Amino acid sequence: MTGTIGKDTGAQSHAAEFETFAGEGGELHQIAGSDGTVLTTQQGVPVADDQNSLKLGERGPTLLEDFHFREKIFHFDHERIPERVVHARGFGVHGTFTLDESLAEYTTAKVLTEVGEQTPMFVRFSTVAGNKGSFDLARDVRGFAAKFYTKEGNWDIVANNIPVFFIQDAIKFPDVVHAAKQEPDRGFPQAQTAHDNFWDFIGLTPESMHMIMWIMSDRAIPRSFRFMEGFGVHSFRLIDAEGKGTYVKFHFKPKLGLQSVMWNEALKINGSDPDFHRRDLWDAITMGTPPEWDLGVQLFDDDFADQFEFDVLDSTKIIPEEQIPVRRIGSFVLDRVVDNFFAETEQVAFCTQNVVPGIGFTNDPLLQGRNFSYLDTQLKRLGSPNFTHIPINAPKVPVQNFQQDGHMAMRNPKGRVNYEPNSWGGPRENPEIGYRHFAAQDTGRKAQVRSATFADHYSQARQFFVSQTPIEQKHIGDALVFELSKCERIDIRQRIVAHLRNIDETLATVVADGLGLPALPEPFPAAVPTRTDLPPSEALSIVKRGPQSFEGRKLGILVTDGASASVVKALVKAVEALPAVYEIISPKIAGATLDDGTLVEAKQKIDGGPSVLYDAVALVVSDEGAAMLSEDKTAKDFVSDAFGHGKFIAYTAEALPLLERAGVAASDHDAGVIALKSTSEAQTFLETCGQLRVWDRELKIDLDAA
Ligand code: HDE
Repeated sequence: MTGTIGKDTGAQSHAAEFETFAGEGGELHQIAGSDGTVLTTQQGVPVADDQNSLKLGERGPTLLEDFHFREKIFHFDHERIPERVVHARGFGVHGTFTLDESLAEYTTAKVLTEVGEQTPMFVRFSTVAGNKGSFDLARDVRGFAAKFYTKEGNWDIVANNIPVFFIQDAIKFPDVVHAAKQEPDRGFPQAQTAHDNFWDFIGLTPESMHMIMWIMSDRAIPRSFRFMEGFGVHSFRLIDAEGKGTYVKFHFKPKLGLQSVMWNEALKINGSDPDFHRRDLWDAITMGTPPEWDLGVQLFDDDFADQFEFDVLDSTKIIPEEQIPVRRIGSFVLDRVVDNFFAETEQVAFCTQNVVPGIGFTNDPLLQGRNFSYLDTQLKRLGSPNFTHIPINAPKVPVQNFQQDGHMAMRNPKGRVNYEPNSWGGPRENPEIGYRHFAAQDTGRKAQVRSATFADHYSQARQFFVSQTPIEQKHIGDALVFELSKCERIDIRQRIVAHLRNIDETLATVVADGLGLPALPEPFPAAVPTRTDLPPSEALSIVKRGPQSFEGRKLGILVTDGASASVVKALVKAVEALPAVYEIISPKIAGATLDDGTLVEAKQKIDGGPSVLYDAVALVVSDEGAAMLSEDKTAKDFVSDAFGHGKFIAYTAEALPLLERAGVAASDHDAGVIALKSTSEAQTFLETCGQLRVWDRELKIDLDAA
C-alpha cells in the first residue's frame, strides 16, 4: 500500500510516497499513521522526535541508547554504492518499443517478429570518462544503453552514440579506460581526454585511430540525448527456427535528426548548466514532447562478410550504410521519467549477455570480453548476485529456477525442492522454446593472436574524415589541436600527427601547424597502406543529413520592459506550432512589462540564461531596454556568443544598438541575422532556424580573426 505526505503541486507529484511491505504471508496492521503521515524507523516503530537526539541532561552527552538516531546515521553512512567504473554519469528514462516490420525470416525473437507488439524499455544515457558528479558536455562518447523487457526475458543493447570503439580486444579495455580517466597520481583532469596519458596510449595504439576521428568530431559534443544516434557496435547474430544465423548490427535513429553544439559552446554550457543534457530530456518528457527513435538493422550474411573489405568481427570498423542500408523495423518512444534516480538510473544493470531466443553473439573479441565484464561489474556495484531482484532489473516475465540465497535475496523458490531434475515437480528446461546458442563451426590453434584481417587501422578513419563537410573537418582539426595542446610532452603530440599523416595529409598539416610543430613527423609505420579509394559516406556527416526543422529545439527570447507584445506573441505562436520550446530571458527574473501592459514572466534572468543554452535567439527589446543592455556585459555576451556560435538571431529594430555594442555591426549581418519588421516574419524566422546553424559565418569569423 502507499501513503502520501505533502501537497501535490501539479502534474509532477512532489509528495513523498512509501510502499509498505508486509512480510511473507504476514498481515498488514492498520494502525494510526499507516496512511504515510507518521515517520517510522526501519522497523516500523513510530518516531516521536526527529529533531533532537537522546541526551543526558539538556547539554549532556548523546546516549548510545537512542536507536532511532543510530539507525538514521548508520543508514546515511551507507547510502553510496560504488559508481560505475566507466559511464558513471548517467540519466535513465522509461519508454516503449513498437515493432512495425517483422524479421521472422531471420529470427525467432518475438520482440522482432510480432508486429504491433509493444515492449517496455528502460534507457540510460551516459558519458564515459567523467565521475558521477561531472558535467554533461564533456567531449566524450555517450552511452545509450537500452533494456527491452520482452515476453521472452530481458534483452539489452548496451549501445554508444559512436559505431566503433578504441580497441579490438577486450584485454585492452582496462588500459584505455585508465589512460582516459584522471591520472592516478594527481586525480585529475576530470571528464576529459585532453591530457598526456590518454594521447600517449592512443599514439601507441594505432587501432584507435578510427575512433579518434569520431571523438574529435562533433558527435562527441551532442546538443542533446534526443538528437543522437545509437549503435550496438558489434556484429550480433539473428537465429531462425532452423538455427540458421544472419549477422546484424543494431542502430537507433533519432526522429528529430542529429545535432551537436560547438566546442566553445560546450565549454560555456558546462559552466552555465552542468546538467544541460539531463535537464533537456527531463523537460522534453515532462512537457509532453517525448523523443522517439527508429530501431534499424543492417543484415548481412557470410557471403557479404567474406567479401567485405574489413573484418565484420572488428569493432573498430563500420559497415557503411551505402553498402548495407539500415532497415528501419520499428520505433521507440522515451516518455516517462523515473520515480527515483537511485532506484532506477543508478541501480539499473545492463549486460551484453542479456539476449533472448533468436538473438546471439559473434566472435568479436570485444563482445566476448564484454559478456564477462558486465555481469561481473554488477556484482561489485550492487553487492549481490541478486541484483536481478531489484525491480528495474527484474524481467517482466516469471523467473523460475532454483538459484537461491545470497545477499538481499528477495525471492527464493517456495517449497521443498531446490534442485533439478527432481521428482517433486517444478520448472524444467524446454528445448522447444528455450534459448539455443548459434551452432558456430570454429576450429583453430590456441594462441594469443590478432587476426591479420584486423590490421588496417587508417582506411576507415580516412573515409570518416573525407565524408565530413568542410566545417566538420575544421572542427576535427580544431579539436585535435585543443586536446594535444594540453599534452606536456612534445613526442606525444608528434606521434599523433604521425598517425594523422596516414589518414589525411591536409589534416596532419593543419594540426602540426596549430601545434606549432617545427616540421611534420614521419608517418607512423602502418601495417597495411591506407586505402584512398573508399567512397565518402553521407551517413557519417551530421550536417549533410541535417533535419531542416527547428522541431524540438529551443528559442531564447530576450525581452525588456516596453518590448513589443505582438512580436513576442507571434514568436511564441510560431514556436508552439512546430512544436518547439522557448524561454523568456529578461533583466529581472520577475519578467518584463510589454508595450501592451502585459507582464511576461521570465524563465531566466539574463546572467542565468546565456545564449549557449538556446538553439536560436530573438532580441525583442525597447529603446530603453536596448540602451540598458548595451551596458551589461552578460547581455552583450548573450548576443556576441549567439553570433559567434553561428546561431540564427531575430531582432526588432530597437535592438540594433545592442547588436552593434555586442560587436555585430550592421555590416556583419548575414542571412542568419534577421530583422523582425512585422509579426508575420516570426513564422519565416522559425522556418529559417530549421537550418540550425549559419555555418558559413564560422568560416568567415575565423578568416577575419586570421
Ligand atoms: Fe562498456 N562497460 N565495456 N562498452 N558500456 C560498462 O558495465 C566494457 C564498450 C557501454 O548505463 C561497465 O554496468 C568492456 C563498448 C555502456 O549502465 C563495464 C568493454 C560499448 C555502458 C563495461 C566495453 C560500451 C557501459 C561499467 C570492452 C558500446 C553503460 C558499468 C570490451 C557498444 C551502461 C557497467 C549503463 C558500461 C565494460 C566496451 C557501452 C565495466 C570490458 C564497445 C553504454 O562492465
